[in-house]
Amino acid sequence: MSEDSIRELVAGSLERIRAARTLEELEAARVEVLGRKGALAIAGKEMGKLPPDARAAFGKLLNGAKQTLEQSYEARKRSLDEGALSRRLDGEWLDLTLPAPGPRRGHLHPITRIQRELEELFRSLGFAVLDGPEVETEYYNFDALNIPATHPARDMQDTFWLEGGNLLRTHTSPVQVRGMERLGPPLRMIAPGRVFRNESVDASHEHTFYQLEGMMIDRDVSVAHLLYFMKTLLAAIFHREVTVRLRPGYFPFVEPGFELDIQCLICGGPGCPVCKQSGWVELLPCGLVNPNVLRMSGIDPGEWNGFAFGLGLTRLAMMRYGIDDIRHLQGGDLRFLEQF
Ligand code: FA5
Repeated sequence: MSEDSIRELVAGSLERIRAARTLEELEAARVEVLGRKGALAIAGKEMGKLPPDARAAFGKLLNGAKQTLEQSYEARKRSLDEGALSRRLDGEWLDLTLPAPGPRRGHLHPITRIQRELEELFRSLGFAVLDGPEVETEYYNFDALNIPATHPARDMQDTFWLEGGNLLRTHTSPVQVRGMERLGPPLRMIAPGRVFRNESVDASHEHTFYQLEGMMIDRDVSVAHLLYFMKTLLAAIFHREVTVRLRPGYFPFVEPGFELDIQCLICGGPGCPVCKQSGWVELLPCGLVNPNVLRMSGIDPGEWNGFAFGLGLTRLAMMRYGIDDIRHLQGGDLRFLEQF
């Protein structure tokens, strides 16, 4: 192999190295030129065929060629590495002076919002806000409310019974009893909370829903007091005139008992699935406390009397926000909840 062919090889290889546009292309050029089976290695093998006195000069030439090509390779590699790094820095650049987006803010569930508004209203009227257990005894859920085991009124509320005779409370009324026992008369209390019934779910019935119980015990309490508080409550919730009607209603723990219905605010009266086509929605059963209930909680009905009501908070939320299916409220779909 002549000196000229070595120079040609170097010139061609330098061109090849400089032409590499990516690290992968450069690596391929390195293997072809400087690799174990590359052009320089092949030229090295030629050395053995030369006469001994020519070998030293040829070896020097080859070493020089190798050095030149290695330097050229290193230089090209540095330049490609720098290019890759600056492209990465450009792509991954972060402006650390930008304000952080911060956590996403949630908001209160519509039922919680109504509950809190009512708590505030009743507190301002001198009522205590009480809480009670969701797992109740038969005594507090039924017996102490004048509904003994054999009473047909037990069938009015389909009950989830638990092992051992306890139950999931079917209404917030057991908290009345706990309130009377704990605080005694005179008493003004409300008890918002979750209740459970073993019933089939439809547009206006849930198995798990919210009620707000209210009770006032004092001397000479009449239906006029009851009506005053119920009207104050509805005005605070709806901020507009709502048509109501009172029907006689039967609950063993009140006498007389009433059902306060409001005209359906979803359809405005002509009928829809929420009001079962009747134009009215049952919202607020209430009445004067049955003397038996007072007596069972240690209060003398000769001296004290009172009223009680059990507002359906979930239905109230539907009426206030125009929700036509109760299942939306606890369905957990954020697209629904984000509207409030
Ligand atoms: C009661 O639960 C009585 N404890 C209320 C009461 C308290 C009467 C104090 C007198 C004195 P009722 O079963 O009607 O009553 O339920 C009360 C309210 O809860 C209803 O008016 C209705 O608004 C709501 N409600 C009843 N069942 C359901 C249900 N399945 N889904 C959603 N709301 C319901």
